[in-house]
This record gives sequence, C-alpha cells and structure tokens, in this order.
Amino acid sequence: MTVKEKQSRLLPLFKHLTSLTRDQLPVGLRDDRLKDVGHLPRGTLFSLFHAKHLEEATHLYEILYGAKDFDDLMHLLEQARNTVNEGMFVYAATVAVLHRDDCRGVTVPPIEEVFPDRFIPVETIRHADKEAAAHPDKDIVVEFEETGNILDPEYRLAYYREDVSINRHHWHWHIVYPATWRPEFMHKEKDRKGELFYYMHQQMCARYDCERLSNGMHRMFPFNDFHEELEGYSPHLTSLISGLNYGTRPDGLKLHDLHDVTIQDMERWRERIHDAIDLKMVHDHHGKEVAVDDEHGIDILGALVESSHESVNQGFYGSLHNWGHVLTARAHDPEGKFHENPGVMSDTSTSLRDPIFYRWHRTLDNLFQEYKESLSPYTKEELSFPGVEVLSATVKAKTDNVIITSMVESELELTHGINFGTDHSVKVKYNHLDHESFSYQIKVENTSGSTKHATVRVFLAPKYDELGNLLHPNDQRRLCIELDKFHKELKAGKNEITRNSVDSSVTISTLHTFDELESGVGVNENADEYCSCGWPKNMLVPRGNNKGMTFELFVMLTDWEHDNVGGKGSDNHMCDDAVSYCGAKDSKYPDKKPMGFPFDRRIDAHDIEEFLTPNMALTDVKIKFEG
Ligand code: CUO
Repeated sequence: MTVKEKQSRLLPLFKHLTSLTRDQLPVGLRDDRLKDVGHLPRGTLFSLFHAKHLEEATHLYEILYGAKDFDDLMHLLEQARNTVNEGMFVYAATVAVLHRDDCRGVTVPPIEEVFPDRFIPVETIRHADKEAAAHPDKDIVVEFEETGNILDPEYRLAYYREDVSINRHHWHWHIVYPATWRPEFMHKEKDRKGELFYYMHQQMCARYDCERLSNGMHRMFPFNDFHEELEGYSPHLTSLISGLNYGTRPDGLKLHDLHDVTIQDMERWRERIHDAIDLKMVHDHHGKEVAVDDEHGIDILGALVESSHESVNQGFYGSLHNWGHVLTARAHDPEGKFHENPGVMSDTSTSLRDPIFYRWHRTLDNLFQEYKESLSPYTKEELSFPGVEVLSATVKAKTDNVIITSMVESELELTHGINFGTDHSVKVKYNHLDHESFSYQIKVENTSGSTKHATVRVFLAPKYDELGNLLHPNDQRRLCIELDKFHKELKAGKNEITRNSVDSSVTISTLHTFDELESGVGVNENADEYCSCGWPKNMLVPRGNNKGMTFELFVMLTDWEHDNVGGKGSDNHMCDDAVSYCGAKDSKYPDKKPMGFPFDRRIDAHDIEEFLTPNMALTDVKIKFEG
C-alpha cells in the first residue's frame, strides 16, 4: 500500500469529531484488545495532564502501536473512534501513527483543523455558523473576533498566547514526547527526554519574556505561592464535543484541593525536589540513592518534575508539573460542584493561551535553574575552539542587522472539524505575527592549517531590561532564544558562512492543511510526522517594538568532533527539521553538549565582553515591528 493510500484511509477518521454522538460500540462487538477502553465519557474534555485520563490514553496508544499491520491499525482506529472520548482518540491515534514504522510518510491533519473549537473563539465560530446557514450555496469567510480589551493589561500579549501555531506546536511536542512513554514496551528510546522537557519549556518561557519586553511589560513573575490570588483569564472557547464553555477564571481565585490532589501534596513534592537539588541526589523507588550529577542531573530532574514514566520515584516526588496544570484549570470549580469544564490549562493544545501557563512554567524553570546554578560556570577552555576565530556575524535583511516584524493574515478552514451542513468552505481569517526573511552571514578564520568541523550556535537575547538598563549576562542568559544550530565544515583560512533563517534547527519548514493532505499535496514517503513538532517559523523572533528594540545576536562555533554523537543522529538524520526541540527520531539527541549550551550555566563574568572567547561574536540587532 502506498503512503498516499494509507493517508487517504486515515484522514476521514479525523473528520467531524466534534459531531460524534455519545453512543459507544458495545463491548460485545469490540475487538478484544479494546475491551478496557472507553471509560472517559464522550463530551468530557480530555486532559493529558490528568493521571486517570492519561492512563487510559496510554493503554489505547499502546494497543494501536501494537497493531499487527496497517490494516489491523485501521480496524482498531475505526473501532476506537466509535468507542472512546473524542480528544483521547485523537491523542492516542496521533501518538501511534507518529511512531509506527508502517506509518512513515503518513501525516496526521493539523490539530487546529481537527478541533477548531480549541483555537477559535466561540463568537467567531457562531458567526461562521450563522453565515453558513444563511448562505448555503457560498464559501464563507469570517473575521476573527477579539477576546478581550486593554482593561486587562495582559491582553496586550493575547496575539502571542492565543496564536494558532504556537499552541499547535505545544500539542505536537507532547505527542512526540508522551509523559508515559515506556521505551521497554515501545522498543524506541527517547534520548534525554527529561532534559528536553526542561529545555523546550525553558525556551518557551524565554520567548514569552522577550515578547513581554517587546510590549513594554515586565518579565513574568513566577507562581511560587500556591495560596496566592490568581489573575483571571477568560478563553472565549466553547468545546463543541459538549457545547460547554472552557472554564473562565475570574480575578482573585485561589487554588483549591481536588479530589485527586491537594495543595499540600504539591508543596511536599516541591520540597522533596528542592532537597534533591541541594543534596545532588534522589532516592529511587527502591530507596537507593542516585546521584544528580553534572551529566545526567538535568535529565533526572526533568523526568521527576514533569513527571514522566522515567521519574526515578513517582510515589515520592509526585507529579508536580502535571497536577499544577490540572489544579489551575480547576480553580473555578475545584469540587466539580457546578459540573463545569476545566479551563484551558488542562490541555496541551490550549494551555499556552492562559497567562498562568507561563508563570507556572517559570516556577518550574526556576527549580531547574536552581540546579544549574549549583554547577560551576564553564571555563574559558570549555568555551573555546582553538584555531577558530569568528570575525563577524551579521543579520542580512533589507537593512543589515534590522529585522522587520508585522502582523499578517491567514485563514483557517473549519469544515473538517465542524459539520456546518454545507459542502462549501467555511473559513476564519485571523492575524498572526511574522517577520521578513533574513539570513546570517558569519565570517570565520580557521588558523589551524587544516579542515575543521564546527557546530554553529546562534542565539538572540534582549540587551536591556524593562527599565532600560543593560542586562547582566547572568540575567540575559535566561532570555536567550536559540535561533539555530548546525554543522559546518571550515576550510583552512577564511570562511564565509551564510545560513537562511528558514533553515533554523528549531522551526518546522512545511505544514500541510487538511485539504492539501486530502488531495495528496505534501505526501512524501520520506516525510516524517515526527518533524512537525518544531517551533512555528513565523514566530522565530520576538515582535520587537515600533522604535526598533535592541537585541544581541550571539554566534558561537564549537568543535563538532566533540559535539557529534555519532551513529544515525550524527548529521544527515531523516528529520533535519527542528532537531533542537524535537531531537532526532530513534537516535541520540544530535549534540552532546547540554541543551542551551553555553547559556545553561551560571555566568560569573562581570560583563559579556569578559565572557566572550575568540570563537564567539556578538552583534546588536534591532527588531522593528511595523504593525
Ligand atoms: Cu508543555 Cu506544562 O507541559 O506544558
């Protein structure tokens, strides 16, 4: 069977899931393997942060992953679609398709088209619905409606938090890295999964703070005090699987104990994690001491904090991060007294919308940073690359070292996710951030007399804080966004490296719509769904401001011979896209250095000049928003 045939058999299963009835395939008619699924009722919001939901979803994706062949997979998927919760079906089906060898090249449709109600405000969907009913013989395009106003200062960031593409990214990342992934069962390793959990979310926090500074706002405050009154958030989303709104959190609510978890549990787990960081040691579930050492410490802590299947002791260290999502999502109806839906924090495809997401992840990131602070700063020797000097680094765009950002228009097709009863298209027009295309020009001198192989690392960070003061490198490092990382051969003598921003190792290059996938566009035997977990390329750089906000571009070359992990992950791995955030499929993470190197550790230098070695360059870059 060709990939195209597989693709066309798979796509209908992802259509009109918001219209499924409550009917379940009776147990007697089900394949034996599916006897023990279907507990979470249809119409309920599935949360992969909730232990019980996740347990059932894991059971399902493991069954689907274990299907004998593609036909068997289709048979199980068809039955599962008629049995399990809608959100759980999409999650489990996507995890299975993404990881099965016989699904290589098959692409699952974008989540925003499968469940547009998780991305588009309900007023807009309702408007589209009325237009479609009034004009059944026409294609419909409606405008996206605003979800708030400036009376809420945080609303200034709504364009970012409610962006379709970053929410899609977050959903996809958690599909590639399921918390419950069991390598022994799936026979596939997820190299440095705990560390990647830390790093991908650390980068999201850094990006959000850069965006805040672009908007003249202070960096976010962590959500450390679990008894604090929270700021409110109203998502304006209605879940169409039930017709019930996503929960709104009015200003001033606090977290409350839930049936499954208490605030005290959270505080206890956090204390234990602090102890582990201070003592540089954790207790595994046999009571054995495991060192939180320089090499594996961050990976151990990432798994512990999330927590994932790889947590050394879930019973003792709990599941701090996941329950934090559930607790904040349930703050408006903790006891379920009003049978409300949870808020957007309960789901990976919606949680980025809520300002509390970033405050919660800042708290977790501070835990990881506490550990990183305890490590010695990199020495000059660890930072340098003898024989290689970076002479200059320039951003080439219309004007050198100036990047223009703007809001551009896109359209989202609703009809695959929502049945409007029309054969015509029903679209929403919305605006999102984008930037002009640019490239890096890096001039390097190789004085070693022979060919060298370099890893080129490119970062961007704001130069000034919210008050206009020069940021100290140790504060600036936490705002550093990785823009790119790639391998380059350097001949002896002078070299000029040119690299386009679209080739970035953090972003995805192509993404296909439901319609394109249906018509066979983008179907490619070598494509890999794994790759689509990268950061959206339109969001590569922060917005900047109208005057032109000053950032620093940091370029560093390190010795690739030392960074290279060898084997499949060494260079030409299949998914060249987005390896920084997504790793390389079934291979080692393609860089031996700690993620975020060299900014993952404390910088004691007084200023950035003192930190620099000859293999680094720093350039002022302005980002100018023409909005
Ligand atoms: Cu990705 Cu909290 O895990 O969001």
